[in-house]
This record gives sequence, structure tokens and C-alpha cells, in this order.
Amino acid sequence: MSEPAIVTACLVGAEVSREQTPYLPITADEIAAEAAACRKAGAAMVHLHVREPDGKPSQSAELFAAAIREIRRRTDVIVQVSTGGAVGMGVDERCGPLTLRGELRPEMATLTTGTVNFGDDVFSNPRPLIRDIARRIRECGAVPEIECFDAGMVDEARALAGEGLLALPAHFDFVLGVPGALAATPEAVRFLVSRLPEGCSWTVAAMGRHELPFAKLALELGGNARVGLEDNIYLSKGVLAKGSHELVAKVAEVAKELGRPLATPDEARQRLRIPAL
Ligand code: KMH
Ligand code: ZN
Repeated sequence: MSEPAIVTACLVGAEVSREQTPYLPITADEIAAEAAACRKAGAAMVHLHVREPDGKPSQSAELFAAAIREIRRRTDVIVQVSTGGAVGMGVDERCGPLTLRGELRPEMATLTTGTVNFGDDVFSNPRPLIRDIARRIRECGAVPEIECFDAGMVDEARALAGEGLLALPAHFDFVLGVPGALAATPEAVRFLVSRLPEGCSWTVAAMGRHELPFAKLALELGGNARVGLEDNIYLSKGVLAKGSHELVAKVAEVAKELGRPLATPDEARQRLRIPAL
């Protein structure tokens, strides 16, 4: 029997706008409804950003608290918060969700292990800042997901582990196809997987039209999948997804064809070494 695949739904992001798609969830209620629909479609985890009421990206602890409260009231998915936020945010702002404690504490948080061009912007992650965020994730009691936009970021994760700032094995997300960073190619996926420290799990977040084909490739290679409006708003050419749940449903079909069962949130918690809340 093959290993259950963990499907992550990236519901919101910081870049997509309501002008691009009317299906982008913005309020806590909309985000939680989408999280519940994704769980029903097969997701075990949501990757979470939040927005101000006018749609502006935010890392406000209050907005995260409202979204997490509402998600946990409706469903049992793992909540993974972004510490990347939007380009240009400072470290305290980015780490807003890591200040949450108690029943609103995030179970997972992203940790990007390097600086990268991000379209015409720069997603800035100097080494001292990476270490600062790694410490804050640990203090919060969350488990990191290592976000790698380029190959050297896998090596930086090894360095962090050597410094005692990261526990291995860990869970990695290979973010492919951001303009200015590593392109989405099967060779890149195979190389990144070959560079992983022993025992690590991994997923692929491929941008735009690459999202679904690379989710399939990841499942074929024994990895996990991430899909959602943060990375891609289309279900097929010219057809907007009516929410991330439609993209999750597509991945669930593919997983079934490939003979990969889908992990429940509790199975995923066990695999990702997430302690009980
Ligand atoms: N919005 C990007 C600049 C993360 O969530 O940690 C960073 C990002 C990664 O989305
Ligand atoms: Zn994100």
C-alpha cells in the first residue's frame, strides 16, 4: 500500500486579488468555509494568509486569530501559517501569527531559507532573519515547513539543523515557477528531492498552469501535493476555479488514479511530527 499523500490547500496568499478572481476568500468566515470545503475534497492542511477587509495582505495576529478560530470551529485541518507574508514586510509584521498561543496557536509555520527574486520584487530572507524566524517558530510551538524557492535553500536548511535551529527530518515545500526563481521542471523536482536530508517529506507548490501537472508528478514520485488559489486561480485553461476546493478535488482524483490514498489531518499530524494542541 503506498503512503497516504498529504494535500495542502493554499487558500488566500498575498498576491492574488479579487479583480483577478471573485472566488478569493477574504473574511474569516469565507476563509473557514473554504478550508472546510477543501477538507471535504481531500486536503489535510491549509496554508494560511489573511487579508484586511479591503483585500490588502496582512500578517495581523488579530486577523489570523479570527480566521483560525473560525476554521477550527468548522473543521479539523492542520493550520499552517505564513511567515513570508507579502514582499516588503518587516520581520515583526511577518511573524504576527507566531504570537498566538493556546487554542489559536498555529500547528505549522513556513520558513523560507533564502532570498529570492519574486517577479520584479525581492523576497528578502537574509541569514540572520531566517534564524530569527526559526527561533520564533520554535517559541510558538509550531513545526516549520521549509519553503525552498531555489536549490541552495535546501542546503541552508541543513545548516540550520547543524546550528540546532531546526529538527530533522523536516517537511519541505519546493516552490517552483516564481518569475526570477527556479522554474517548474521535472529535473528540478528530482534534483531537489535528491538533496533532501534523510527521512524528510516534501511537497511541490508550482505556479500557475504548472500547479496541477506538478502535483501529479509529486504524487507519482512519492511526495505530497499543494494546490490552491495562492499559486493558481485556474481549474483549466481560461476557467477560474470556484475556490481552492475545486483544485483539491482534481488532485484527489489524480491520487486515486495513482493508487495514493489521501492522509487525514490526524495521519498528517503524525507524519509531520506535529504535537497535539
Ligand atoms: N507571499 C510571498 C512573498 C510563505 O507563505 O511563507 C511569500 C509566501 C511564502 O507566500
Ligand atoms: Zn504563502
